[in-house]
Amino acid sequence: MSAAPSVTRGTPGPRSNALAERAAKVIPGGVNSPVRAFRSVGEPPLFVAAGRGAYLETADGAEVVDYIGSWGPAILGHAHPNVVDAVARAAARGLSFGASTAAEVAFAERLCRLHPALEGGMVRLVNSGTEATMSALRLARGATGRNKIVKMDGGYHGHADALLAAAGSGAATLGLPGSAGVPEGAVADTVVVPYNDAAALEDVFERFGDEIAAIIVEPVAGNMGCIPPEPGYLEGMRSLCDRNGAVLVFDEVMTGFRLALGGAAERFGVRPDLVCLGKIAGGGMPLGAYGGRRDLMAHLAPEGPVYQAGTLSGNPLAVAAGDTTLEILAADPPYEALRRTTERLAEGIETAAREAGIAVRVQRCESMWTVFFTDRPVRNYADAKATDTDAFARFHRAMLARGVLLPPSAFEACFVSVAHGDTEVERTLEAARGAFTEMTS
Ligand code: HOZ
Repeated sequence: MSAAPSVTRGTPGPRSNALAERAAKVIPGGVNSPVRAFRSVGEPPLFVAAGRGAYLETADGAEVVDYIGSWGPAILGHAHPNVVDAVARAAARGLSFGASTAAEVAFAERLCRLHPALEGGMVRLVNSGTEATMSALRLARGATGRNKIVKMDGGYHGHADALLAAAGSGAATLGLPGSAGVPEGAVADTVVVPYNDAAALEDVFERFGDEIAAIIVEPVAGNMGCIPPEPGYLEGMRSLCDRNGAVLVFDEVMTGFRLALGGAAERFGVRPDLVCLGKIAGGGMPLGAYGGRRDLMAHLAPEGPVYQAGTLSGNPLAVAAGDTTLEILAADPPYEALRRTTERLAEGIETAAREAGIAVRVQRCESMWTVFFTDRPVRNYADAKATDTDAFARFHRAMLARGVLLPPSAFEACFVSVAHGDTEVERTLEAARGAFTEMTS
């Protein structure tokens, strides 16, 4: 794929639409994950043929600048040659053994070196972020002997039953407050509080302090759009957990190795008891991980009574992709450059919106960002829901028509990769100027 694409109109065309028609007959909603249906932006789903660097090639042959980045993993850009090569070499040695390998030990050691929550602790590999959060909470409950968990309104931690209460991401996109099929009992011990509301957390601990096993939080919310924590918020959470004997779980599936090598824990200087990882940790392959304090992790079977298992856990291909990705990131950390690129995008988009007379706030943290159509700060899910999501949908369509792919929901984050350079920034800002002009005409 060239750096200067020839066909840029990314709007799904005849080939994508034909695939969507076939898919709808055999896959519910035509997609394997709801947000991919593009429903909230009023487009048919986009089918991808390939990805390289900052670009995706669509089924219709357009090359679009991609800010979905596989929903976060593609920090090195798509199909980084070293990562692809590592996966190919691992594949040649066998796809899956259901037994331990040297590579997974080295990978676990690397994770423990890089993430502050794992320093001196332990980590367990699983297959997805959903598995990581679900297992971390089982562990927190098993270790404390308590049942209640506290999550944030609009926080999304995958699709385990107990966490599908007031969830963000696809549930927010489709306006689903919970999910059918989740028994009341499964969420009876899930307490939901607004994000960035320290008083609400204090209140919950006042009422249920000795029943609360854990707080689970995306330290930078990324599934209600990008909403950074207010100063002192994460620190307050840390001290509430300490005072009440609850386990602090950072869901760093999105932020791990994205905000910094040590994720949000490093970026904000707050160390959780347990951390959940995925996305970048798997280098684009299906991999999750959870870990942290050694005394907590010792409760896991076969050492202890908390059970969790998986045939594909520590899969050699996923480990190869994750380990190579982290090796590249650690050798030459790109975080300063990613921040600068994101800053240029955010400021450029805000300027373009202002010039068009459209109220927009681009909220960001390092290389995560979201365009909110509002003139007010967005601090939590209620604020995010109050933004103009119809305007977002129009903007999304106009950007895609100009060759820039944003996540197809007002409640998701965009991701910048090291492959997004000047050309891609310029192209994105030019598209934004065109899109805002179209929206006002
Ligand atoms: N839940 C993901 C976004 N936060 C979407 C996953 C996907 O559709 O691939």
